[in-house]
Parts: sequence; structure tokens; C-alpha cells
Amino acid sequence: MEIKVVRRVLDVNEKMAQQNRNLFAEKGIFVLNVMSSPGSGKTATLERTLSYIMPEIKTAVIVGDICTSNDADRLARTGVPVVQVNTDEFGGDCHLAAHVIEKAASNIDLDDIDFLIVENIGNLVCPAEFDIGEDARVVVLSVTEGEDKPLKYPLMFRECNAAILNKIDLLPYLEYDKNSTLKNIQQINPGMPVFEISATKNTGFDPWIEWLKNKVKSKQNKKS
Ligand SMILES: Nc1nc2c(ncn2[C@@H]2O[C@H](COP(=O)(O)OP(=O)(O)OP(=O)(O)O)[C@@H](O)[C@H]2O)c(=O)[nH]1
Ligand SMILES: [Mg+2]
Repeated sequence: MEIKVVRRVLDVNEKMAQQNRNLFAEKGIFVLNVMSSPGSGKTATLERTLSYIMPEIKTAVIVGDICTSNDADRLARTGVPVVQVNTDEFGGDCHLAAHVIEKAASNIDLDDIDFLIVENIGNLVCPAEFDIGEDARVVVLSVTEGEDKPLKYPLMFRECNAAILNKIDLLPYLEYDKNSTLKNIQQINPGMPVFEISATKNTGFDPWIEWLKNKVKSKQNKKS
């Protein structure tokens, strides 16, 4: 009985996600779902990423948190349209579901953007289970979280198209085996690109930005 209920929730989400995907395809918008545990640096990475791609790529952001508009305030300072979703209004969900994205996107002029970033709620488990109609998923892992996280949270790493290893600037101060982390990521998702960056020190961004721009442009080309 319990399994049936869970299936139904996921089935409904899947349908809604497909509707979102159709809408975004029609508009030629590349949608990126950014996920990580709390505090890995999703917002910091996105603040910096926006400074690299704007104004060349017209972008909007949907950001999910259980409470507060802190992240929306930070991201709005870059000048892009931002919609903050707070899930405590509907039960404190630990992830963004497809119907939430549909509602949030209705507050954005989709004819005026080529790229929609979704910063998911900080959680290394639930967001990976919910398709929101995105084109690609990226997981941000920071070096303070430990080498074994890809092995402990395999779904997240299996479901993502790329990983960002953030807070590289802290390596000199940590007992941390970066190569072991990279090996663990490849064990779960062989061939997955990993971008080593420091969001706060602004290092390592070029390969990540190139990967992103290629994705956005190939989606635009599919439309035209
Ligand atoms: N040293 C260092 N600190 C960082 C880096 N990136 C982010 N931080 C710090 O990590 C903390 C969390 O960063 P956020 O960008 O808020 O992380 P987040 O993943 O968006 O957090 P939630 O949205 O709450 O899940 C902040 O204090 C950042 O300044 C980095 O590259 N190096
Ligand atoms: Mg954040």
C-alpha cells in the first residue's frame, strides 16, 4: 500500500516534469538543476557563474529553501530575475517538485531567457529523486564533506551529468584525499566530468563555464 502511494506521487511528478520539459524545449531554454548538501556552495558557485555568463547568456534563477529569501537576495544582486520558493508553506518539503517549478516559472518571462538555473534545496538525497523537467543536473560537493560521500549517496552522483568539487582553496588546511573523492565519483558515475573550483577565490571556473555555455548553445540550436 505504501509503495503504491509513493509510486503515485512520483508518477504525477513525472507527468508534470514532462510538461515542464516540453514548455522549456518550445522556448529553447536550457534548464540546469543544481543540487548539494546544505552549505556546499551552490549559491556562491552560481553568483560567480552568473558573473561569467552575463549578459551573453540571458539567465533566470529559481531557488528553493525551506525558509528565508537569503539566497534569492544574494543572486538578485547579480541582476538576473530570481524567484525564491519557500517550501515551509507546503509542508517543508526537502526537494523541489515539478509542479513547484511550473508555478515558479510562471513568474518569469520565458521568452526573454535562454538559461534557467534551479538551485535546489540543500539535501544530498531527496532532490535527486524528483525530475523537474531539467536538461542537466549538477551536484556540488565541497572538500569539507569527506571523500566517501559519492559512495554513501550514490543516487545523487548517478543521476547527475557533472560534479563540481568546491572549496578547493581549503585543501592545504584539511586531512583530505582529493584523489580518493575523484575515484569514488568515477566508481559511481564513470566518465562524469568533475570541475574543481573555489567559488570564493574565483579559481577553476573556465572549464565549467565552457561546459555550461556549450550546453546552453546546443539547446538554443535545437530550437532554431
Ligand atoms: N572557503 C570557501 N568557502 C566557500 C566556498 N564556497 C562557498 N563557501 C562558503 O560556504 C558557505 C555556504 O555557501 P553557500 O553558497 O551559501 O552554500 P549553499 O550550498 O548555497 O547553501 P544552502 O543553499 O543553504 O544549502 C558560505 O559561508 C560561503 O562563503 C569556497 O569555494 N571556499
Ligand atoms: Mg544556497
